[in-house]
Amino acid sequence: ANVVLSGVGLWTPPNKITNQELVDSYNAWATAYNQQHQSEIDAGTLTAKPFSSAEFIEKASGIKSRYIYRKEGALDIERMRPVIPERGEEELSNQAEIAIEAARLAMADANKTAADIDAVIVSCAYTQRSYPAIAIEVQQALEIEGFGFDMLVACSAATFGMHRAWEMIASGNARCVLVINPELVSPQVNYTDRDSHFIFGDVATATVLESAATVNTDTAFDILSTKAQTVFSNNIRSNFGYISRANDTDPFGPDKLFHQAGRKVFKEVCPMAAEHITAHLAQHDIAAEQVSRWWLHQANINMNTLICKKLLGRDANAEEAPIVLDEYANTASAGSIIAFALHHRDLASQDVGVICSFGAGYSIGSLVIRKR
Ligand code: CO8
Repeated sequence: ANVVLSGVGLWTPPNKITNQELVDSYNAWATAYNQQHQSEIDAGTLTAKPFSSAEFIEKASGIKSRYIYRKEGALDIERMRPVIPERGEEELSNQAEIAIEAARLAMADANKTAADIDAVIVSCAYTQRSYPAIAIEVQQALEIEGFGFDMLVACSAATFGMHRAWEMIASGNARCVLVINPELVSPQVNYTDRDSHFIFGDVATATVLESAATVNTDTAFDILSTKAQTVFSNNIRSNFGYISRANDTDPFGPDKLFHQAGRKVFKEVCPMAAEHITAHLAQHDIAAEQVSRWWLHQANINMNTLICKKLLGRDANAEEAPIVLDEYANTASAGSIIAFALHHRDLASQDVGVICSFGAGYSIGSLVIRKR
């Protein structure tokens, strides 16, 4: 269909939280909680909060550190959530701000100006408001004509957004589409939950997709095809939503934040992702051994190791299947795009690669691409 991935942008927040900093904060919070509730814990009516450990986190997930948009407040045991003051309606929203950073980098990478772009898709795990769309705010700030819209597909928001861009270009309805993933997820992290406090980091990524007829960079990739799959699961869930106000429940309760049954997710998603990728490659008669690079979703290093083993029948090396989790942690839908952004420049013409996301929904999204 002659649709090309011609640019990528990665914006990394300026603040970092190491595992040790995170664990020190959580453990201090847990100690204070347990002291405060000592009598109920002794009476057996309340369970004491268990302690977290930096060694566990690195071993179980591969995560060593994560970036955060605003660090203030997140590690304060009196608060355990970042401080992000509300902005006025005339000011740029937080998500538009980081989306624009990534978008500018992707446009420069693809050698495109605002006049070249026909549509803006903001696709991520959460948007900070329902309307007007963040994408339209970004469109205005970048002085892009045409149209923009937001879409949410949790872990697969970036790949599914690129799929929509692919269709718009393949159908001839757009020449060039900007897809942006402002994953500002830290406000949805429960920093008082030992099982999940370490998982997520903030980031923004963006990609430029365009018709082969307009490409003017020599670092572009042909998109051979896209493939998507969803299967409903409650194993990764956030109940935060606009109806909370009418539910008369705590709008900030733990079920309104990210929560998961991590073991089940691991067991169910790994085989699904491997089968999905195998089927996608088979559409092009490409064997897994012929793939030069795997830009996989970054949720857990053991997941990626297992999926590669299922695909290749052996371990993939770090060059074939790059990991960015150690530095970035899980960044919702942006993980595979960060891996692509940091690890594609060395590929040669005709080298094939796979971008694939997998996670909440469940949702799996892939693109088979080939260096031009
Ligand atoms: N420190 C010390 N011990 C711990 C900790 C901790 N922090 N956490 C758990 N433990 C304990 C457990 O309590 C358990 O103890 P016991 O055996 O006594 O019960 C033991 O360690 C082992 O726990 P688990 O079995 O849970 O450990 P695992 O080895 O399975 O690792 C993982 C847990 C890392 C969560 C792992 O199961 C995993 O990664 N699973 C896949 C998760 C996944 O892919 N999730 C998708 C995430 S969703 C997404 O990508 C985007 C969603 C939208 C964005 C949301 C943004 C906020």
